[in-house]
Amino acid sequence: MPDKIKKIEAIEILDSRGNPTVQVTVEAGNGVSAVAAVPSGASTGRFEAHELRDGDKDRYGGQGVLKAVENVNNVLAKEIEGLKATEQEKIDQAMIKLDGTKNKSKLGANAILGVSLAVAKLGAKISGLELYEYLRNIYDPSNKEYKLPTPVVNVINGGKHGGTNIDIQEFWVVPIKAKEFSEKIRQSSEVFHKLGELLKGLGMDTDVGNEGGYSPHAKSHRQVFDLITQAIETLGYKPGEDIVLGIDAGASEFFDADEEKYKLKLEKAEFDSQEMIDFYFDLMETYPLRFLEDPLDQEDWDAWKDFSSDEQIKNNDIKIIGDDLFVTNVARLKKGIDMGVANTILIKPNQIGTLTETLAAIRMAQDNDYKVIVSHRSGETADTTIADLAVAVNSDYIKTGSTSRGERTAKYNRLLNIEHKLK
Ligand code: 2PG
Ligand code: MG
Repeated sequence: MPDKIKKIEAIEILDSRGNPTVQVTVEAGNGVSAVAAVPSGASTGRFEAHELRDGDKDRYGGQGVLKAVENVNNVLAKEIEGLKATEQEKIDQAMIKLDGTKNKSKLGANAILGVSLAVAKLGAKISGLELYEYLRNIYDPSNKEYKLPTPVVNVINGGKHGGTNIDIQEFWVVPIKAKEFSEKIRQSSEVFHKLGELLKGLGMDTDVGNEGGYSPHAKSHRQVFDLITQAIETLGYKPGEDIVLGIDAGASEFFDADEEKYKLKLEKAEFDSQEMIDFYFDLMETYPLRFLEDPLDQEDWDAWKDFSSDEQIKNNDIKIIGDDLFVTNVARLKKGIDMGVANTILIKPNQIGTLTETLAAIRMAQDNDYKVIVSHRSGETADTTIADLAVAVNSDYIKTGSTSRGERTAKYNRLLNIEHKLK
């Protein structure tokens, strides 16, 4: 049968930080094949599926993924070869069962996701469909409308994503007014370049961080917001109307669990949960800050609830986004929905490890009126699957870094091509 999987093969390749990652090639009986590569996080949530690394200090400082590669070639391949490439759910379930652990720690979520995504790409090719069309058929075949996501564009990289003193991990511009995706990208790129000019004028560093945004040392978090707002205004756009701001605080990274304090080194501040929330409200008074990802620690559920249910958040359509909090996991998302925590979910396929489970998290979010942001990782490859995924599920937003660095622009460029095709 031409659509049966004949061969699955993984190798170790490099991600955008120069760390090893898994690439999987899946081949069908008729010789058609598809390739997928797995991304990798730096500010990894504690409840994510397990990324299997060798730990052999003599290779890549312990970061090698040869065990995950072997698990694909020797364990997963045996189970999956012979199945139809279009049986995505059956294949994903078989891998989940074969692994048998709660967090995919036996075979590695990186091994399993590589196969899952490569199988989907092969299924699309065999079916003669674009990947986004094929994924739409899996997700919601009755919906014939395609909508492109709005990009949340990370122009300043802080936290673990750059050599900087900025504690907040990401500062985004979100072009909310422009209609077309290509216009949104143009505006974001213009802001990115204008911001570079402003930084340069102040003698600040304009080298980029892991996700393609600038990563300078700053005087304060407010200085960063001031500069981004100034860049938007200088271009003639209205902050708050044309373009709004967002952050991924990545708060689990600066939360001291022993002392139960949020510690911002840049401000030399130590906050309890309520003070941390007040810090955000203060910023929202000055700046058009409308998107807040992981503003609080991944286990600070009650504070999340207080923040999410505040009238100011509700009345101003502020997006409170769970990333490390939800980890693309339906059990954690369900808890959030039941508690009234957050109103938006970040979706990262490698946090959970299969396409089927990723789609389940998106479905639960959409069924419960949570907004969806499909997201990259800080360690990426040129793989553009998340662009197709975002279009397939009519995701509200996509987060895939700045408008610089090839592995980031690859996703934007794929979306520009999809937009062109859909016209
Ligand atoms: C995040 C991501 C992606 P990382 O925190 O949202 O921007 O970072 O991949 O390092 O977890
Ligand atoms: Mg995050």
